[in-house]
This record gives sequence, structure tokens and C-alpha cells, in this order.
Amino acid sequence: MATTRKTAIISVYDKTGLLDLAKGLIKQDVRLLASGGTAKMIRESGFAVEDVSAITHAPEMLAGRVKTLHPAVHAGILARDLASDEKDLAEQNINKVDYVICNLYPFKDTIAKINVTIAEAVEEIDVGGVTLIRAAAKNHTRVTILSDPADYSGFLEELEKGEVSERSRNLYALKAFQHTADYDASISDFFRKQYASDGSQQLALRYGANPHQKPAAAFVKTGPLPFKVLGGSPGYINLLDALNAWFLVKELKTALGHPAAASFKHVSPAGAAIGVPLSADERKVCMVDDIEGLENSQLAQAYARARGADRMSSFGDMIALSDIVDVPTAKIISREVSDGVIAAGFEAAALEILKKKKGGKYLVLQMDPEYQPPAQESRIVGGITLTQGRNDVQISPKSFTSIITPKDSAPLSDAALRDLTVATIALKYTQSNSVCYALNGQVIGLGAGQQSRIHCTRLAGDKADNWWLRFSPRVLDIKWKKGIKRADKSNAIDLLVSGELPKKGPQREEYEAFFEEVPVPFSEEDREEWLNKLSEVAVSSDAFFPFTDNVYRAARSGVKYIAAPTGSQNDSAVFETAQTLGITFIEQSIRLFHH
Ligand code: 93A
Repeated sequence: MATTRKTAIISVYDKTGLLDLAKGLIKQDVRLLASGGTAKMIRESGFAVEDVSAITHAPEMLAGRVKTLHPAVHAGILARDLASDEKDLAEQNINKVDYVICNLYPFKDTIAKINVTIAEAVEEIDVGGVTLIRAAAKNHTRVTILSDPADYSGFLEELEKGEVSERSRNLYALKAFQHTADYDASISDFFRKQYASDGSQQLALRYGANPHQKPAAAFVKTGPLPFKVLGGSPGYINLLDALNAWFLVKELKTALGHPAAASFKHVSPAGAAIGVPLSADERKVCMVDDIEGLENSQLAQAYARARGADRMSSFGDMIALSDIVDVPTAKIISREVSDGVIAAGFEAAALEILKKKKGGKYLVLQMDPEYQPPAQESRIVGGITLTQGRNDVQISPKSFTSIITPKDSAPLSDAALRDLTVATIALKYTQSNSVCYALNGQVIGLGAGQQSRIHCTRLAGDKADNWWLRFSPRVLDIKWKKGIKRADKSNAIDLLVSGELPKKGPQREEYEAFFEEVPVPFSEEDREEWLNKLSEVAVSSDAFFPFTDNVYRAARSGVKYIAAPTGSQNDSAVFETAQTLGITFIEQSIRLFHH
């Protein structure tokens, strides 16, 4: 029967502020209906309250599992001010409900207890309360929903003045939807841990970025995790590297049609390459001259190049491989210091080799090659969620057709387009700022994570120089003492080519002890003479060059092609400098910051 008296349904687990609320509602002549414990507390304080059963004509049942779940409650909440709804209510003798005050069973507190059982958790799953909140929030154009005791006083103030404003009802509804969403998320998190933490949907990680950052996990909210752990147990940084590296190699393969590899460290590539056959010198520089079957495996060639570019940085890498791993590739990996590999799959014999690595603890991940990441991605920083569309722009040789200088340039060669593509895709997965030098289908120098662009250009250029100096006969012909480890060789070569070799002292002595014949250090003139032989290098930058210094520095490392976004106030000076230095400048119009 219709009545002008307003009705409130109150059902709260957290009874903070309940009595003041009841008092305020009664003052406004609101009819109070409440569930068992809530009604008891109000009644014992001397306020007039009816049990919900006054309208449901049904007792609370199943030890409280059914308290408010009833059409008399939910039709009263959900009814609109429509003639048809009014008619339905009248036929069933149901009155409209105007205010719902509800907060939920403490599911989060319960599951936070050590050794909580599934049965205990299940009992804390609120059904009726969520339904009350959701129904009232759904009908917030008419109904006010309070799900937070902090809102009671503001609500009563408004009520005393007349009615609850539309704005308040909207904000209370928003809070209510967030309350139930957060509640449901904690329930599904709990059950995912219980029923799918075998790696199907969730994977416990030893710790986060550092050992004291616990607990740590990787999970997806729907569907299976797109990778399987075939060996070892991944850490948080392993997965950051593995996933970024995987998307890089997948994109390289799609763009260039050849198997691709990446060697990742601290969420940036140390090397990335496609499978291009290696010359005899390249095989030596990459330390793969004894790998059988290398000439027949593009994947092995790709990893040899990716690992060989900057061997010091690749020490302890996370490897990504676009294709099924074969024996030659596994053999290269097996003797390098490396943390793990993610790949599209593994031949049985290759998996056998990898599983023996690190006493069986080597991380082996098999990625679903068909996996497509969602279009939107988010991360939480200090409790604040940042969200953005995924960077799904496709880079390919077609991205490099807008040649700015020289004006009369012929279209670029396939090799130049390939190297610009490799460099640019590598940048897409490199911490910004970043600048990348590439040649022969591989990264040869990458400057990552520098606040100033020229520092990236210098860092990457110095790495490219070091890479090239490793091809000089002085390095290729080094006579090592027997038993020197591969990593020690890489470190000694780096000292020799980088100009960081001390003139004397213990480090010099340690260094000299590696050789049968100590190589003659490079003089300035030696370096310059050799570096002058480097040519045809492609450079890409993840954003525009603000000053000409970048172009001058690139030119010193054999750079023939530069691709970068434009938009700097200094664009014309940058283009002119490139023209003067004989460098082809291509506008790659998409900025590629990555963090
Ligand atoms: O077990 S329930 O899901 N079944 C219900 O029908 C129901 N209705 C309200 N729990 C239900 N509630 C919850 O009871 C409320 O969300 C609130 O947290 C609690 C209040 O119970 P009481 O008034 O008995 O203290």
C-alpha cells in the first residue's frame, strides 16, 4: 500500500555511527527496517525499528545466510517512479524503499588471518548485503545508498534541510559500486589463489623487485596465463624482462619476417636482432665460431647477434626467442651466464639442454605465440592507478619513407630499412630516453634510461664503437691463456676497446694475466683509424633531437641513416647538420617513449 512516509532499510556489519544515524532518521519520521543484529542494537538503544520480516513475512533463515533476500525488499528498492512499477508494487502490496544503509561482512579481514580455511572464508561472502547495495545504487535516481559510515552525518544534514540532492545520491552510488567491486575483487583474488595458483592463472613469485618486497605474484584476472613455466621459478624482474622482450621479438619477426631474439637486462634490451647469417669475424666476435649448425638456424644466428652485441651488458640476461628453440640456439645459451629464456616453444633436445643449466634451476618459459595483450593497460604507483592505451603502433620498413634530407634521396636500401626497423622496434621496448644504433639486422649500441638525449646518443655511440673495435685484428687475434672464462674474456676485451684500461696498478696486472701475449692498447690514432672504417650504421631515436650535438655524435660512429620524430625548434638545424655530414634523415613520425 502506497504511503508518503519514507522507508530506510539498514543492514550493517560495521555498526559505527549506527545509533546516531537511527536517531537522525527517526527525527525525520523515517520508517526503519533492519536485519537481525542491526535491529537488535537499534532497539536496545530505545529507538523504534522493525525487523525486515515485517515486510517479507519470512524469518531470517539458514543461520543468517538469508536475511534480506526477498522481493518485498528488492522490488521496494528497485521500483522507479513509473506507473507500471507502481502498479506491480500495488499488486504485491509492497512499499517503496527510499534509503538503504549497508556495509558488508569483513571478507578481507577474515582472509588476512593466518591459516584461514576456505569454509571460514566462504561464510564471510556477503550475498544479501551486496544485493541491497547494488540494487539501491542501480536505482540511485530515486534511492539513496550509504555504504560508508563516514557519510552518515552529511546525509543527515541534507535530510534535515529537505531532501538528499541528486549530486549526493550520485556520489553515494559511485562509492557503493566501488565498495562492491572492491569486495568482489578480494573474493576472486582469494579463490584464484586457492584454485588457480598452479600457474594456470596465478604464479607466486619469490619476491618483488627486491627480496624484502613480499608477497609478489603474477596473475591474469580472466583466462589462462599466456605462458607456462617449464623450468626454474621466475622472479618479478625476470617476468618484467621476459614479457617486454617477448613482445619485442614478436614484433621484430612480424615486421621483418625472420626469427628474432632479444637479450634483456633491467627492462631494456642489451641486444636484439633478427636471423642474418654471420660472417667468420662476426662468429668470432659473438663467440659462437664453434657452434655446430649455426649456419642452418636463423634463430641461433639471431641470438648469437643479440648476445654478441654488448656481451658485458648481456651477462645474466633474460632471453626472448620468437620461434621454437632448436639445438644450436640452446647450445649457445647453455654456456652463457643467463637467468632464463622465454620462447614460442622448445624442441625436445633443446629443452633437455636448457633444463640442465644452473643445476636445473634455469628459468624456461613457453609463451603462447597467439597471445594478444588487451588494448588498455594500467599500473599502480603508490596506490594511484595510471592507465593508458597499449603502445600497439606497428613499426615496419614502411615507417621510413619520409626522407627529409637529402632532398633528392633515392628510396632506402632494404638493408637500411631493415636496420632502421630493428633499431626502432628495440626503442619501443627500451626505458626512455633512448637512442639505438643498428647494423646487419642487429642492435650494435643502445643508450637507455638517460634523462638527456645526448647522453643516450653518446652512450649508444660508445657502445657501437666498442662493438666495432672488437672486429679489429688486434682483438680477433687475441691469444688467451687456457681456461679463461667467457665472461672474463668479455670484460677484458671491454677494458681493451673502451679506453678504460688503467696504465698500471692491480687492475692492469689482473687484466694482463688473462693473455698469452698482452695485446697492445689502442692509441687515440689507432681507434680513430679503425672507427673510420665503420659505415652504413642506422640510428633511431625515441623522440626528436633537440640539438645538433646528437647528429655530430652519431656521425662519429659510421652513421649513414637517422630516423627520428620531428617537432623540435631546432629541426631545421638538425636536418642541415645531417645533410652536411652526408647522413640521410628520415622522419619517423611516432614518439616511442617507454616506461
Ligand atoms: O548472509 S547474507 O548474505 N544474506 C542476507 O540475506 C543478508 N542481508 C544482509 N548477509 C546479509 N546481510 C548482511 O548482514 C549485511 O551486508 C550486513 O553486513 C550484515 C548485517 O547483519 P546483522 O544486521 O544481522 O548484524
